[in-house]
Amino acid sequence: MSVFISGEEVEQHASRDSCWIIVHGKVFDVTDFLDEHPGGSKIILKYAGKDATEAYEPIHPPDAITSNLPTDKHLGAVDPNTITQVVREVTEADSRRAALVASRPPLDEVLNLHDFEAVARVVLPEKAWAYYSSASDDEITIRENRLAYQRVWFRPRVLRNVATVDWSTKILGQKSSLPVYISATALGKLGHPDGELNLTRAAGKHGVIQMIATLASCSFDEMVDAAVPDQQFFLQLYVNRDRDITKRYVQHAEKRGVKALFITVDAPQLGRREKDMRLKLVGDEATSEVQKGQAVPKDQGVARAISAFIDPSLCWEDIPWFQSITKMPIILKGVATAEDAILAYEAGVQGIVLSNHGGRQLDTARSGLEILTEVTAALRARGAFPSPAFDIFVDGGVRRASDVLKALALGAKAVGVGRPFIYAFSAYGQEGVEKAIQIFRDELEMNMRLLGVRTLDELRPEMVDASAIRSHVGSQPDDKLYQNTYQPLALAQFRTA
Ligand code: 173
Repeated sequence: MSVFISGEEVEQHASRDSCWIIVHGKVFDVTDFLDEHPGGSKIILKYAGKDATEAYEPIHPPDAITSNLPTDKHLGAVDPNTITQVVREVTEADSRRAALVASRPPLDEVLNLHDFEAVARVVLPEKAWAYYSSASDDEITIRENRLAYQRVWFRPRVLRNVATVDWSTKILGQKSSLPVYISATALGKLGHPDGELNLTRAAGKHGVIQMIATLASCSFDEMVDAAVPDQQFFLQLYVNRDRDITKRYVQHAEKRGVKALFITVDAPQLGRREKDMRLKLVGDEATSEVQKGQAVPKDQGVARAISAFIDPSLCWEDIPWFQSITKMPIILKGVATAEDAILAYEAGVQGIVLSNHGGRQLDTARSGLEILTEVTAALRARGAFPSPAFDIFVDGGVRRASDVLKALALGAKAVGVGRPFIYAFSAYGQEGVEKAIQIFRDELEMNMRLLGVRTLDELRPEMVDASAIRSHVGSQPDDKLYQNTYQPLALAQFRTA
């Protein structure tokens, strides 16, 4: 048997009846897998007979194909001398983007987290920007996430000797240099070839905790392997319909030293993110011969296509099972009411994240910050707040240290930040993430001094006026930087002749 398969031979298998693809230099026969592919057969057929690595990489962990396909479908290595015929050509858009990347502002001109977003919007491939930036329906909630912070005003204290300020903390028993953790976000390789490893490396260097996403582009082990000594991780979990898979995943994470399990509870179905969906449709016009005439669902964005494994039957009755398979603290991510906060407390989990999933799930759901005021009041009435055994986290819309301090003053233990870190690495790689962390430090130092607190323990609810938090009408100061990077939804386009 020949060791190498030639590129020409692979090209012969470019149909639904015999479909070979190349991933990472290896040839796979995916004919029988076409209809099982969670993202549908269509996307595979687009690469039938070709090198699919570039399309495969951002969406799948490296071992997805080898572990899902039976070994007799692993046909062998492609002959590298013939691969030139199947590698993707550099398009005009690629060259344009390379020029934009080369001329992006130097990192020392990036002053705040909004700047990363502005640069990322320009340098990211259109589809990556659409996936990262999109939110559900009319994108009301994603904007409310910012506005809510602006409805809370500080009541700073003076003359408190703030010569030394310290913003380090412990999150679920783990040391953290910031009251901020890197929240889970999917598909990091859409933004940068190293994907989430940019987060891992920067987090390790600066003592920040990363929440590893179930749907990261990098594999779980790649990230944990890249850790420095004493670097800590949390794990975000999408619960699989096949609970054995979930059990193995959770127990593997625990064995590898992950310190907490964040179960996502606000995504039994993915929200409709129209920016993502609309671009998918545009891209699909350029499909290959083999798909002509096939009835394929045309309304899926990237995220929806890969989320079919998520179990919509997940419910409160499942919590004891999670408690039986792991000793890690369990945190429910995506709680949105006092009622559910109380159920979580009574279920004996160790905490909740008040979140609307970055505005990507139920549109016109309230902001985490607003929910926080309702949840702390309800838990306090039950003697369950403050409690060393039950922590409250908030995410969504955090762009400034002042946002962090508001959430902490109102009772959050720490806040999660997602998109800004992806934008930081999409624009500047690992250095961008490090700079984002530095910006949080600089802003925390200044804001803590101006607020009159030396340590995070000194934050008090009286240091903020949140009396307007529930008022969703009325004049708002403009969030100019945010409004400049916020991209409006687009209406249906007429086709040009
Ligand atoms: O918000 C998301 O995009 C998300 O959580 C997700 C879920 C499934 C697949 C990819 C991303």
